[in-house]
Amino acid sequence: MITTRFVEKWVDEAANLTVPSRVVWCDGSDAEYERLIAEMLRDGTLLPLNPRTYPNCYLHRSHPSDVARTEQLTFICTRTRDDAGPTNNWMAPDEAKERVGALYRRSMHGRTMFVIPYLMGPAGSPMSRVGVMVTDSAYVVASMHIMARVGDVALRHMRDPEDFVAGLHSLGDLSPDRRFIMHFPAERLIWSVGSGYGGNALLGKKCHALRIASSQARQEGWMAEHMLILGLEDPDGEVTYLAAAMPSASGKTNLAMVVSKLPGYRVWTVGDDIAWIHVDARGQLRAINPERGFFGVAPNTSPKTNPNGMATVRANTIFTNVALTPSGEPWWEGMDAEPPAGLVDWQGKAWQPGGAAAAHPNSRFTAPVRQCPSIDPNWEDPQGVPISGFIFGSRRARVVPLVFEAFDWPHGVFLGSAMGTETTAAITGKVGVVRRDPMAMIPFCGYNMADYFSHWLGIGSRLAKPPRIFRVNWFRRDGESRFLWPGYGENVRILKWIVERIRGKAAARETPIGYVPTPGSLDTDGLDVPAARLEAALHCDRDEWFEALDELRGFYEQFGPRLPAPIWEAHAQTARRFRV
Ligand code: GTP
Ligand code: SPV
Ligand code: MN
Repeated sequence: MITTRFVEKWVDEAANLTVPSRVVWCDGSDAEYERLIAEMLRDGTLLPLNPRTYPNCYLHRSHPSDVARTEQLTFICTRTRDDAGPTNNWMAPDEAKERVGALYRRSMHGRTMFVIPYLMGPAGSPMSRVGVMVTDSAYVVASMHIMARVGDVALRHMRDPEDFVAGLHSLGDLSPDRRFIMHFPAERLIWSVGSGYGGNALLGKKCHALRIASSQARQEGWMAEHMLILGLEDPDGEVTYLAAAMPSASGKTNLAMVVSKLPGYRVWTVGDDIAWIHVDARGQLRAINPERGFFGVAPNTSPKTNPNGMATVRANTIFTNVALTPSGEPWWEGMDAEPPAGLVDWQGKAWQPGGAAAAHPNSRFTAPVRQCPSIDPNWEDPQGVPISGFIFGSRRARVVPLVFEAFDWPHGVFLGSAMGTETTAAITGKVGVVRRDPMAMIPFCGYNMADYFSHWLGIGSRLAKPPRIFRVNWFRRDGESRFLWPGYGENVRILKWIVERIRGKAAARETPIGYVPTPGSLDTDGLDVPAARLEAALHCDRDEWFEALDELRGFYEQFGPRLPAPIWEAHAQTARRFRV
């Protein structure tokens, strides 16, 4: 095992605080994974699934009060409150260390502390970054094996002995009253205690690859975004790469691996949740997926909606909080299979037909990216893939059209900053309330969001040809509350329009909010949507937009003079365009 003095010092400090009975350094090997699984099967942390139909797959049931990210318990600990900004919870670093430090004191007593050196990004990529996390959860270690590159590969990647993000994770007593997810961007440090679930506990994901990385990216001139990365191949075999930001549980995994309904078109998957994007020497944006696994939403994943997703999770997958059939298979709502008699719900209780959901709405699968049938041959290219377009998509029952294009880069940054969305089960709290979620980063930006907008604007000026920026909304509804657009495989029609706009081929109508497809420019061949419905999906309503712009003003005002002027200008211009 390779190590450095600084890594050892950090691990010693963590052990002195948490006092585990033993310390195990993880090497990321298959043998280690198998040992962890065997141990968790013995102590009941995992249940085996049917080895014939789901080989090497397991079910984990988390504590019922620990089933989603808890944003109210997530803090950015910058020196001043202003550096974290009005949209983040803030605690002074010293106060955080004192309050939360107390919860770690002897928290691993009688338990094993695992040390996980992990690499985010492909081996050999200058864009990849190293983390070293310690944890007392074997489930977290096994999940990190799937989600990141664990072992020497990480330590070998350090550019200097101190070049790593440190993460201290302990389950504590799993009480939400003693749960904290703390980020110290200046120290490149993460403290998470009291949760064993998802983004709260798999520290490489949201805590490192988004919150700490976004702050690092701003300083170093790159971008860490809550985005999927895909390549759309056209009938000539040409692949155009796009990155799309969408809030939690709002369609990234589905779009990243979508099976095209349009003959001749094909989508290749690079990543489904996070993109690290750099400006190359020629002024071109290039993106890598820092992860090597999917932590995907299970409900509504079906052979119809996401066949590639279904294929991906048929082996070597850990399911969390899904239901269990008597034949030992995972089950969830929207799987397109009748609930079998004898179904057991996510809490291990006999499920009653017509009762509460059998699978938790935020139940998930943890599966290796390499198992996805649509995996892009370049997904681990150390140089990343060239990005030609950005998409911002959110969940809006009203107001926001199916698709439209920004006038230019600053206007696109405005559109991203103006994004609002209905909340989902991925976050503890009320579902379906509209909240502001600029660039789908509201829970993940590790610094003041006004500075984040400035950073986006600044990146644009460094690009030879800035990617075109698009806004999409698969979730607009009609008067009967039905989705106007069928979504899923049909979304490729929208991707096709986007790529044709990038190549200067598709027609569009100029409106006050941007370029909207003309009725003829979307490929509707074989699409089962009446023209009036499509028109309703694309409609831009003046009154609704005035209302939205009003609300947006209130959101922007909280940033005071820190909000960059081009954002205000784009806001004012939109209102002006509606008036003429
Ligand atoms: P995170 O992993 O939380 O970041 O979520 P995500 O953005 O990857 O969302 P995901 O693709 O897992 O989708 C979440 C939910 O949205 C699932 O219930 C999907 O079935 C649903 N969904 C995805 N795409 C569409 C679509 O095109 N139309 C509709 N109506 N629902 C969709
Ligand atoms: C999200 O909430 O955006 C996720 C799931 O991708 S979690 O890893 O739990 O944050
Ligand atoms: Mn996500």
